[in-house]
Amino acid sequence: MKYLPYFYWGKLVRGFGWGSKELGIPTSNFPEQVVDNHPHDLSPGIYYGWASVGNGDVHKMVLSIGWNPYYKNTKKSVETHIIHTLKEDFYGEILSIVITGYIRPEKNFSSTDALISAIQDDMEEAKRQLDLLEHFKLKKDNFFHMQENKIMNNH
Ligand code: ADP
Ligand code: RBF
Ligand code: MG
Repeated sequence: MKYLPYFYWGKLVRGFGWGSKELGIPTSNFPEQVVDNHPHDLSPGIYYGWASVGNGDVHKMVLSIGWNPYYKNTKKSVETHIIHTLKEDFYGEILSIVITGYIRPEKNFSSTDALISAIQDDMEEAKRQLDLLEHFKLKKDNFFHMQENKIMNNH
């Protein structure tokens, strides 16, 4: 797909409080200004790639870009679910992501269970794809080691 891989980073903020965590799928949200400025060139939809919190390890992730039709959201959001168990919340930290592939458009669902089940399928697909060399190699990208520059540019 055009524009991929896509490199993206920003300080995390609180989301809409829909209790994604209770559903077992916490998603970290980028602030509105970051979402408004980027990524216009990527169509709304569900993507996968790599993510790192602060200077931390790089993990597989799934990403939702758009208006969450199931919640009839009026604001665009960019939400990342890291496919790894993290011990603590990391609001306020910098999240760096590399989006390497596209899965599907955003959809509406008849129930929350159907939404969760679709997200679980997305995670399985992401895990498979990210093991392929074409996507795996981005895990080692220097982008994930440029934390100091990012903090300086963020002020
Ligand atoms: P919100 O409505 O504020 O987005 P969520 O229920 O989606 O609330 O929880 C998001 C928060 O959960 C993140 O900002 C982060 O601090 C924490 N979190 C813990 N584990 C993960 C994970 N694996 N992926 C994403 N966020 C996680
Ligand atoms: N929201 C939707 O309304 N439609 C979707 O198709 C959809 N797909 C998602 C796929 C992934 C991988 C993730 C992480 C989120 C998705 N969401 C979708 C967003 C979801 O509604 C949001 O994270 C809620 O907060 C989950 O309770
Ligand atoms: Mg969230």
